[in-house]
Amino acid sequence: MLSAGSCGRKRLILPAFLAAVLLLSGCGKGSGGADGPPDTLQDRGEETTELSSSLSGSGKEEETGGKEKPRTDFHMNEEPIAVNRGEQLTIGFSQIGAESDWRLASSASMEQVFTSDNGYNLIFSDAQQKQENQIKAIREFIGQDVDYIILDPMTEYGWDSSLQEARDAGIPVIIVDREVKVEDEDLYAVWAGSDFRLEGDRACAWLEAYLETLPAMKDQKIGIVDVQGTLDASAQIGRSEAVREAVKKHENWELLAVECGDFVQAKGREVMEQMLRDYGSRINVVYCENDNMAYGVLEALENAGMKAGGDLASGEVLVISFDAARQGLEKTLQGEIAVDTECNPLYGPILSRIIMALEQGDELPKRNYFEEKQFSSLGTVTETTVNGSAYPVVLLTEELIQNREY
Ligand code: GYE
Repeated sequence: MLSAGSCGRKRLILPAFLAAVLLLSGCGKGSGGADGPPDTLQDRGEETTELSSSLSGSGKEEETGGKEKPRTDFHMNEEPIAVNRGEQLTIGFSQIGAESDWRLASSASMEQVFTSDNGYNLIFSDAQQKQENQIKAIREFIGQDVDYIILDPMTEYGWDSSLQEARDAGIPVIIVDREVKVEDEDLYAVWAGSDFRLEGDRACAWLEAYLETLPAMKDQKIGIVDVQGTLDASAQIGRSEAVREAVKKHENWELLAVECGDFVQAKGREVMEQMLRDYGSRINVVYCENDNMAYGVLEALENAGMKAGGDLASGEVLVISFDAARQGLEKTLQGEIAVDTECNPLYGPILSRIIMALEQGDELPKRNYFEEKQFSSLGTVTETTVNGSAYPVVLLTEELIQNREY
């Protein structure tokens, strides 16, 4: 069995790769060692700490929800693949399913990167939206004696025993996209994904700024409905929390209904149909927690003879979405989605870099966040502010959509 930090393998340090490893090591030191053979990773902690301190500008500490989180921001799209030139590594990847454009893009990214030409053997397991299948997959990976397990966990809870089994077998686990809440954080080596709360905060900050540009809506009641993603998934938790908190801060915002659409189009439509029956024209804003559900929401609005758009005073319904997948952006360009906050699914390259870093025994930050964009074609809001930080709003163009990777 090959495991993280094993020194028997040939070490490869390409300049670009090294840069990324250093970037990954640039902050969050001391946030917990990786779960490979502890001797290697922990013993080498000092070494990486020194490297980190010389690179302290590459990450930033940011206040989120009153808690300081170590964070590293990097651009996934700009990260080249780390090719493994050592003995082939077997990677067991437990994917949630195929519920959304986002999910399909993330699977494709994994398959493009973890090829035998790149030095990997990918065992891809599709859990078809069932956590029990993911747990089964982890056990199968252990049985197959894989070198690494990558888990995109459907929900945050329920992972302690299967991750403990992986740990007992000496197989490092990398968590990607959604998070796990486990008693012992050392049950996994690294997590890399999006700051879902920040995504939600940015969407709400955009709404606040946009409403300020509509004099006719000043002090008017703003009825909001939240079409949620899969319950207990990190993306749902963070995005739902953000809108709940934003509503508390605005006297005239009212959260009329919160319903789960499971991140899928058909359910998004169903939920919206019900909400329209219950609240009709009291709905001014649909806060929809991913693009696919937004496509369903738009269908429901159209069927009800309502128009999606930013002109609230004349009865249009403003639709907010997340992911910024190509079709979502097309609808944003048409103005049907008012603002689409990016969530980047192209994890393959950065995961390959994380694996190569673990192979070298580098200590990595426990939590790694991706930097993300926000798109709108209603050009009135060009920037939002969240917790004192400014974030640009990208004015969408056809060209941007054409060059979109997913
Ligand atoms: O937003 C949604 C997908 O976990 C970030 O899951 C991911 C979410 C994404 O199905 O489209």
